[in-house]
Amino acid sequence: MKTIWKQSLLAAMSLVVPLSESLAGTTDFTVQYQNYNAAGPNDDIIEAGIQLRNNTGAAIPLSGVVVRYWFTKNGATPTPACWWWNAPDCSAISLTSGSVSATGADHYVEIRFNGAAGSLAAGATTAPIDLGITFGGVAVNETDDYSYGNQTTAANWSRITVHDAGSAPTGGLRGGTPPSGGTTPPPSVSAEFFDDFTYNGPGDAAFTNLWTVRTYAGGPGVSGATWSASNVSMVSEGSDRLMRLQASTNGSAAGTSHSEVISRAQKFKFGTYATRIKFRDAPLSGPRVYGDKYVETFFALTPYNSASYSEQDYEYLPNGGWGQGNTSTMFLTSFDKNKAASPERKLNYSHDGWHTLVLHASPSGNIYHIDGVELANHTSQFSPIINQFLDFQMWFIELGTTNGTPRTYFEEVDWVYFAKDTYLNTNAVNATVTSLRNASVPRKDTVP
Ligand SMILES: [Ca+2]
Ligand SMILES: [Ca+2]
Ligand SMILES: [Ca+2]
Repeated sequence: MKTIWKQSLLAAMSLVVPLSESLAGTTDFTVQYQNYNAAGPNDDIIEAGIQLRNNTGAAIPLSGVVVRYWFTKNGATPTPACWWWNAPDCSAISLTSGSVSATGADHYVEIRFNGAAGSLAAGATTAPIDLGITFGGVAVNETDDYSYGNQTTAANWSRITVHDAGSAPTGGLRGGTPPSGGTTPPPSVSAEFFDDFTYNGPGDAAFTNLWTVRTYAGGPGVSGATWSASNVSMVSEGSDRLMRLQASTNGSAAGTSHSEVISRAQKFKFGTYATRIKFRDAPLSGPRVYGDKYVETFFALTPYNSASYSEQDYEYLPNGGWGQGNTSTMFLTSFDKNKAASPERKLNYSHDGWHTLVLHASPSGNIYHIDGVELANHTSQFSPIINQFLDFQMWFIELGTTNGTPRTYFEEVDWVYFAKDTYLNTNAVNATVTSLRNASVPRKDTVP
């Protein structure tokens, strides 16, 4: 494993330079590649050293492009994130994966860059990015992989490709040659729900037509707390409008307020549920009190008293709780009609920042993705039986009662999307949202 990428990759980059014109072209980038594991073409790891050269005459922000490595998984299960990138110094990139049907590839891993990666100057080349893909101890054949090569020094390699961020698997080409044979196009969506939360405020009629802000008392959470409409607001981030949910406390139940925004319609059953959401570890104001165990959440559910109850939860606990001490933890949980919970799936690390959540709720079960990575799969016992609501909440499980200083925690939602009876991967969801925005559609509801 090479670990030098971070400092040298960043050193190769200039500051972000705004583009004055579109530079998109199919030869904007050349990928250089060497096989760090050339001696092991039939073991349980792919390890590719990947460099990008900017062939254009202007700096290009790396956050606008992605790199795709194409391979056949030979029946094994690839770990789509290269685990050693999870080290704290690897914050400039993230990895996701997707399925395709192409010559030499039934899968790809996508390398994404965030704003911290900066721009690649005209004519410049990044240091090697060390892409690893592991197969859980199962030996696979790498020589049948489209992107495979056995060179041990960096050389130009067209079979690892560069694309516009958010593009379809072989779309938005910026460098290299994708595999042929046709990748599977995203399924066509017959009915969809979308809200970009572009409202002036939660009093907008267009908002209240689609959503209800809770004000009645009761569970879940701290008994005696209120559910306050004033905890819901609309804010700006750059040119984006976001819906913000807050929860506040002064350590006493009477001084505690929660928030909930639930869809007016109960009409969401099988299909793709997605949202882009910013979980926050730090408070909006006041001290971070670890005795405050609280939940930032996006979920779908039926009325709690329904005989055909179901619920699918993304529940993020920044200060821990539910047996996790003070460790930031994401719980991915489904509930069946008897309110029995799915096997526990918890991710014991911070989710502070923006994430794209994509849930596939189908007759065969519920599959949870975060940023394109499948992280939980619950069986058909937990499939929805009847139509459900969409829901966002902020609520306290328990309070740090010894601290009386007021504090407010929050989460923010960029958009929410649902595709009825169709199952879109994260790239397809992002592409759909991008096309809706490009068509100036702030919200849409064709779900019957
Ligand atoms: Ca290998
Ligand atoms: Ca293979
Ligand atoms: Ca938005």
